[in-house]
Amino acid sequence: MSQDSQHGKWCVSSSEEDDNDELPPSKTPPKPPQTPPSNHNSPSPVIDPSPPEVKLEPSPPPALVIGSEARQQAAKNQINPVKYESSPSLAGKRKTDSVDGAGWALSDSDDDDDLKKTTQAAPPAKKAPSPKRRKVVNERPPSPHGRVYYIDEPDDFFESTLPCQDDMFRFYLNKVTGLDKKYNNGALHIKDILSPLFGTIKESVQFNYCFDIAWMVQQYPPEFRDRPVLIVHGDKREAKARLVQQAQPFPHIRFCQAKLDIAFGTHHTKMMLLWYEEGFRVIILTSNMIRADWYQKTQGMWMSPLFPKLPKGSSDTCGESPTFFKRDLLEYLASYRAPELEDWIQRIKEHDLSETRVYLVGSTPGRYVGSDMDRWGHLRLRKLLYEHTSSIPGENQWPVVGQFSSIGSMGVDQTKWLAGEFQRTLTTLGASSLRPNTPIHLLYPSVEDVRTSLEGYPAGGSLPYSIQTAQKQLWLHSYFHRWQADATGRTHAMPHIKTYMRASPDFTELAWFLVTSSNLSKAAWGALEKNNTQVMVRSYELGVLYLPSAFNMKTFTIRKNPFPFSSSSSGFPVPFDLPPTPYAPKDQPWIWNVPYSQAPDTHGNVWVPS
Ligand code: K8G
Repeated sequence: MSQDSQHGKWCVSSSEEDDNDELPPSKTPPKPPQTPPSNHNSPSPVIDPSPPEVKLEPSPPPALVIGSEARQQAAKNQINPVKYESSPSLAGKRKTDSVDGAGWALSDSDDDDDLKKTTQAAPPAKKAPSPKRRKVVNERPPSPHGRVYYIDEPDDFFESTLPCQDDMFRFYLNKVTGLDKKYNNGALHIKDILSPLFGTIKESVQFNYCFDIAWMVQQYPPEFRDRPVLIVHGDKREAKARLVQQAQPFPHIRFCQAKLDIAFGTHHTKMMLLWYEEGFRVIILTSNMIRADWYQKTQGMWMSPLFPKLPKGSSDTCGESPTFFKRDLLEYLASYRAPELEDWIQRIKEHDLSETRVYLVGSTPGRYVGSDMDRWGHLRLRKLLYEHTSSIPGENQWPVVGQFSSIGSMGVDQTKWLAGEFQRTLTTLGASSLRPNTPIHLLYPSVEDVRTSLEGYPAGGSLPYSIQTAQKQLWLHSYFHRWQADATGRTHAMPHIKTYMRASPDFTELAWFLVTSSNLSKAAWGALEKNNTQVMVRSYELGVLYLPSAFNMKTFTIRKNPFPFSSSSSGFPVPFDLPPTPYAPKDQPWIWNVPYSQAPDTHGNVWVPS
C-alpha cells in the first residue's frame, strides 16, 4: 500500500500483501539487468508511453522528461538506430545469455516468486533522457526514421472538417500519418477535436496517463491557448515534480493528482471535458497527450454531442440520458474526491446530456463489497450486459473479441481470472446466458506485426508486455490473433486502442461494442477476492459501451466498408478486420524487453533493449 494516503480505501483488505504477485501490464522495464532496486514501498514504476523525445518549438526550457525506460530505449533506437546490416556488432551489445526474441523459447517453469523479484528490481519510471534527446527540431511529430528522414503530414492533415452530423455512433479513429488520404477520411487529429469548429473553448480538463505539456498546449487553437486547463494525472513524487515543472511556462495550467492508494494502480483514464461558450462536450479516448500517440498508431475515441446548457433553475437531475450517462459521469468524477473537480461537477449538472446513447464503463481504485461491487470494472460491464441485452439464439456460438495493447499477469492458468470471472462477464447476454464453448478471440500484435509496422520496432515501446509476465502464462498465447486492419488502412498502425465486443459467428453483427482505456489486466478490470464477496480494482480506466437497445436495435450490423469512417451510413465501424486471424505456429506475441535482431524493421533497424 502506498504510504501517501489512506484515501480511497473503500474497505480494508487483508489481501494486499498476498496480491503483489500481479504485475500490471507494462510495469516491467525493458532493462532488467541494469535496474536498481526500487523503494519497496513505492508502487512499481509505471511505464511512460513517451515518444522519441524531439521537442517542439517553443518548448518550455528546461525541457522535461517524459519517458519510461523502454520508451526511452525506443527513442534511443530511433535517434541512434541499430541497423540490421551492422548486426554483427550486436553480439557485444546483447546479453550473452539472451536468445533473440523472435525465437524465444518461453519456459513454463517460472514460479510467481520471479515476478516479485522483477517487481522489486524495477527502476524508477520517467528518468531523464540524455540531453541529445531534447534537441529541438521543429513542429512535427518525432520521426521513427530519425531526424533526417521524415514522413510529412500531408498539407491538409491538420485541416479540420466537422464529421458528419448524422453520425449516430460518434466513434472515431485518429488520423494516421503516412496513410492513403482516403483512410484518414472521417478520422480526427487532436487539433480537430480542439478546433473552433466544435465549440469556443472557455476551459477544459485533460485526464490522461502521459503528458507532453508543451506539445499539448500547441494542439489548442491559438485563440484558446491561454484558457484554463486542468490536468488530471496519477503521477507521484519525482514524476509529479517533473510534470509540474513542464507546466512552468504555462500559468493557465493547473493540476489534480488522482489518488492511487493501491499498489500498481495507474491513472489510465483518457478523457477531455470541454466547456464552451456554446455548451459542453466530453471526449473519451485511448491516446496519451504525447505526439507519438497521435502519429502512426491506431487510437479510438467517442465524442459526445454538444451538450446545451440547461435553463437556469433546472434541477440537478435534469438533462439525464436514457443510458444514465450524466449520473454515471458525475459518479465517476466524484470518485476522485478531488476539490479541483468540484466546479466541473457543478458545470456538468447544469448541462443537458440527454442525447447520449452510450453507457459509461469506468474503473476507479478500491475494494468494493455489497452493492458497490458492480459500480466499476468488469462487474459494471456485466451488470449493463445483464440488464440491457437479451439472449440470442445460438449465442454460445457468438465469439467474444478482446483487443488491447498491453497484458497483465493473469495467473498460472485460465481458470484463475480470464476464463473464470472475466469471460463470465464478456459472455453475459441478458438474464439467461448460455455460456459453454463461447469462443474468445484476443487480438494483440505479433512480433511480425510490429516489425512491419509504420513505426517499426519502436512501435513496441507502446506494447509493454514483458517477458517476465509472458513466460508465466504461455497458456494465454493460444487465444492470440494478429492485428489486421486492411479495411481501415491501419494494419501497419499498431493499436493503442482497446476494444471488446460480442460478434455473430459470421462476424456480420454485434451484440455490443466497448472502446476503453482498459487493457487485458486485473488491475484495469478488477478481480474478485474473498470468496467473490469483494472486487479489487487498482487503476482508473474509462470507456463507453454501445448497446443496440440504446439505438432501438436488436443487434448492430457490422459495416463492411467503413469509409468514411465516421459516417454511420450503415452499421457499426469496427476498426479492424473480422474474422480475426489466429497466430500461426511461427507467430509470437510482441514482448517489449527482449531483442529482435533476426530481421530488420521497416526502417532497417533491429530491436535491442539493453
Ligand atoms: C497508457 C497503454 C498503457 C499500458 C500501460 C500503462 C499505461 C498505458 N501503464 O494503454 O498501452 O501505466 O502501466 O498508455 O495509458
